[in-house]
Amino acid sequence: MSTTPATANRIGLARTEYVGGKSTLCTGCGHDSISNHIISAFFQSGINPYDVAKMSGIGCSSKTPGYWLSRASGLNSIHGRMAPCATGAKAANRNLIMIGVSGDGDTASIGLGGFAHLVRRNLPIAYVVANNGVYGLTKGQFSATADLGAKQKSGTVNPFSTIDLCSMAIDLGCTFVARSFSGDAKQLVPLLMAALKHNGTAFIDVISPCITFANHEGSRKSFAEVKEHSVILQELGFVHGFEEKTVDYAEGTTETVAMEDGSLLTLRKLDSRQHDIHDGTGAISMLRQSREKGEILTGLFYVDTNHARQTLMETLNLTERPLAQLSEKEARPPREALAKILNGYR
Ligand SMILES: Cc1ncc(C[n+]2csc(CCOP(=O)(O)OP(=O)(O)O)c2C)c(N)n1
Ligand code: SF4
Ligand SMILES: [Mg+2]
Repeated sequence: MSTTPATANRIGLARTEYVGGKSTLCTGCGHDSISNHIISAFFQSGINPYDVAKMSGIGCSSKTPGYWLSRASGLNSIHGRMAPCATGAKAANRNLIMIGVSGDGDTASIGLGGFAHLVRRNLPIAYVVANNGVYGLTKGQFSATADLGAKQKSGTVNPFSTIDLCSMAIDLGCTFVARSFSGDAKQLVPLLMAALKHNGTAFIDVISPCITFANHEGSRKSFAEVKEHSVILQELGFVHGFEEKTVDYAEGTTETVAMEDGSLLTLRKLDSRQHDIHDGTGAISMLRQSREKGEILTGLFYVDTNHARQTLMETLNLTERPLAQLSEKEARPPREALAKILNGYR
């Protein structure tokens, strides 16, 4: 299983090299726990912060990339526009290891179109939604992931049905789809490590309670609700490609998912229901049934590491080299090529 290096990781960096600025979020906000788990995942993976691009939109959740990996590049974009900005950045430099942190408002309300197109294009990114069911930054209005019948602090009841981003992502062809809880380091850190290795869109919906506007009775994403209704599908572990592979579970109890670089995500089943993580249709139906029962189901729902779908970079046959490093001659099509394109429109 993955071991936590005591002081320095594989590339000789201490955990402190992965931190960022001081958080300005409310004390106890679930988003701060997610930041901590992201720091752990990068540190344990031995990823060089300079190789990373961290993307976000606008919201309390979207502020969090400021609190980790201060040496990475990043863009805190505009509300609901993380997906197109990430797409542009990755197209300009496909060597960047990309992580995005967005809110449920940022992704499921104003940014839903961009999210859908990022997923269907299979942009390689670890896409994290810090999901509290409200617009935390603007004082707690319902977002599109709020459950039907959820109550605001004022008592107002949400009359609309919820958008389940995991079901939607699977339906759009996403090749790595999981849900976790901000307070569950044991589950979320291995998921993040696997997402960072996944060659394609890896989507993780993280239930992250807003302590100030959505932690009361009637909110369906409070700490108490998660505690009472959460059902964990699997216990997860992660073994890096560079580690000696010693999986210490009894044979037959653990399933392994091989990542493209030889790393392994290990899954030990905790729930009695039958679910095949390679069956997308089954995953969508399982998510619907669990939602109808009022469960908060977490774990890995769907994965395809066979690289059956091309990434956006492969589909468009984009250059391996960052655009900024191409010479003018390489970057600019010759006059004849431009003439040919223009002629095509006549
Ligand atoms: C175009 C635009 N519309 C509205 C806003 C106001 N606004 C800022 S953040 C936000 C919602 C944030 O909610 P979410 O993405 O869920 O993040 P959270 O604060 O809950 O983490 C809204 C509506 C804005 N900044 N820009
Ligand atoms: S308002 Fe809510 S989401 Fe925003 S920082 Fe405070 S607790 Fe977190
Ligand atoms: Mg929110």
